[in-house]
Amino acid sequence: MKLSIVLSTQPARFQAATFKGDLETNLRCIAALGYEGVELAIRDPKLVDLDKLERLTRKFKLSVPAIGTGQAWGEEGLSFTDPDPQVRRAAIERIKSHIPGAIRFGAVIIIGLIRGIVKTGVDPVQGMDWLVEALQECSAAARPHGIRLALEPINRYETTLINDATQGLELIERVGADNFGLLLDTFHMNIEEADIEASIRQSGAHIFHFHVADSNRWYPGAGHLDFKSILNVLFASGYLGYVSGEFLPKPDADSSARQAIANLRKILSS
Ligand code: LER
Ligand code: MN
Repeated sequence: MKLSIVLSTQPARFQAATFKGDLETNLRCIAALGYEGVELAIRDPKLVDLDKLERLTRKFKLSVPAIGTGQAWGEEGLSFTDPDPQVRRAAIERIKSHIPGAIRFGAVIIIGLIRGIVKTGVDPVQGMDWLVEALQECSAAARPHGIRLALEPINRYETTLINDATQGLELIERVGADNFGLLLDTFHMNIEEADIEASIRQSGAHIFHFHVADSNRWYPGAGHLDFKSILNVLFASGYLGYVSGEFLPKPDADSSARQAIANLRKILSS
């Protein structure tokens, strides 16, 4: 199992980015804890020095399996499904602007909340059409570079669009691009899926990235999810990517990251 953990490159309101703050200090800590990768949450690639990021991740021998993009929604309101065409265009261009960073690190680009929420007054069918068109454009721009996009089903309390794996698989059919797949997150799955293991089996080769948090969004082992069963099914489905920790920094970032890695390694070796 290859483990990574989410680190935000900018200050952000999103609480489950486990590490925030000084980049070098955090990367040193993540590597020292035994993680092999770091998932970078980047609001806008223009705000980060990719050369510096690459230098530091190399220094600490950390891979970057995925780039999170949701802060463009959380901090700026960019969305694929906003009624304002300028906002939708800005969201599409923002996702395309992650492609050079994704090439540099060999990372998957995550489509989380930048898909938006269908606002009151917007026809849900229209919202879904905007989403499909945006994803087709972004997937087509990424494909020649060998870059993949992973849409994350997110629970109903955060978005109206694509809450579970079945809806995600239907969306994959509509988008029709082989570099477009899913990011499954155990926190959201615990809320939305009837059977977490069955949904992982059903998603199979379409799983491009995987987030772990326990039922309470604390580190794995702090709630009541059965990670031994979940991860065994994930690996049996052929998944070879990173298992990425995205949980609340409770009681603090270091302790939660330390507990996560210890618990997951113990669970899988027992
Ligand atoms: C992001 O990966 C996520 O899981 C969402 O809850 C963001 O709000
Ligand atoms: Mn997630």
